[in-house]
Amino acid sequence: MTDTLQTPELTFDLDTDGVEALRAMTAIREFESRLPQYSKDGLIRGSTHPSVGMEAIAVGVSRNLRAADSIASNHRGHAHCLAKGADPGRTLAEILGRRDGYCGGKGGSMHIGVKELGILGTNGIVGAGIGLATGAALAAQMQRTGDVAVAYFGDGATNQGVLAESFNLAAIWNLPVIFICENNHFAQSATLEQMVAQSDLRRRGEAYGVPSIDVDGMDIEAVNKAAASAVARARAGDGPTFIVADTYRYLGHMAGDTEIYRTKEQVEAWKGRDPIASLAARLLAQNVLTQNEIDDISREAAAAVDAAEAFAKASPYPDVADAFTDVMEED
Ligand SMILES: Cc1ncc(C[n+]2csc(CCOP(=O)(O)OP(=O)(O)O)c2C)c(N)n1
Ligand SMILES: [Mg+2]
Repeated sequence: MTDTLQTPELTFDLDTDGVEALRAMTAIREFESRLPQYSKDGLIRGSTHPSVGMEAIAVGVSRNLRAADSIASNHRGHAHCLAKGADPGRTLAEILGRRDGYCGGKGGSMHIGVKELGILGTNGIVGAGIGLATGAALAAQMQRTGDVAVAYFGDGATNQGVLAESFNLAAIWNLPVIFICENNHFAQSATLEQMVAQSDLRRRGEAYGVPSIDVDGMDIEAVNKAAASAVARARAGDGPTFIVADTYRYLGHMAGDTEIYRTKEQVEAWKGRDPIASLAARLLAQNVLTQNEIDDISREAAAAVDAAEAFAKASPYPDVADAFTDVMEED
């Protein structure tokens, strides 16, 4: 995420954008990969949903956003928050239910909201963020701020009625909203084909008059460019865009998932298209980075998540006496 970006990144320079994106994706991968162990260790109460494999989407989109732009996320939303500028320590503290978390540790993984970063919240209700982002876009339009709003949601969420309503309102009112469907081909254990008879999701946006595109969600450059043009359209007052990003989650739906609904071969095949490994290979082949420098980026990411982990674990649990504070907005 950048605060200063005024013009969309329709180009993707490996020397600058490529290296920054590699850093951002590697840091998110390191953060998300540790979650299953925290669950096993009893540090996380309730479910948490890692997005390992899907990093190119959050990073590719956020590179085109500024702090005042809003994002509304879903249950698999840590990467969306981190890419938008959330601090890893405070994010992890929230996931572990600690007082230094963004919501005082009372929200957890699916209630991470950061007003000053435009993060309207991760959200446990499938599809709910779509309406929130559309509302934020309406507010931005009415207040003429020039800000945009992004809704991140999964393929499963496309069957929630709120998407139809939001597409329609965004199209007729020309709202500055970007709908990002992270199509990882599953909703829990159900495949997309089991859920819908028309699996070309892009056509749903088109049906409502929302310009809609497919993008390879494992390719950071492709996501970055698609998001750049969608954000530029929205800022220029040209209305919404629907981006369907093809992707895959490497880990189970949540900790404890037996994953009997898919084969190891399928998982391995998708790992062969890994967004981080393929960008690193490009940077190496183009002599932008050496293998040592790529390894340094991994080491830096591990050190940053070590620090986040130490910060979160050292943070106390909220006080029982505070159970009813922060529940209602006082005026
Ligand atoms: C309204 C609602 N219905 C059902 C659920 C249970 N649920 C949680 S995650 C999930 C699957 C969502 O799939 P998708 O939108 O594709 O996101 P993914 O998990 O694949 O990232 C379901 C059905 C819920 N949380 N909210
Ligand atoms: Mg899905």
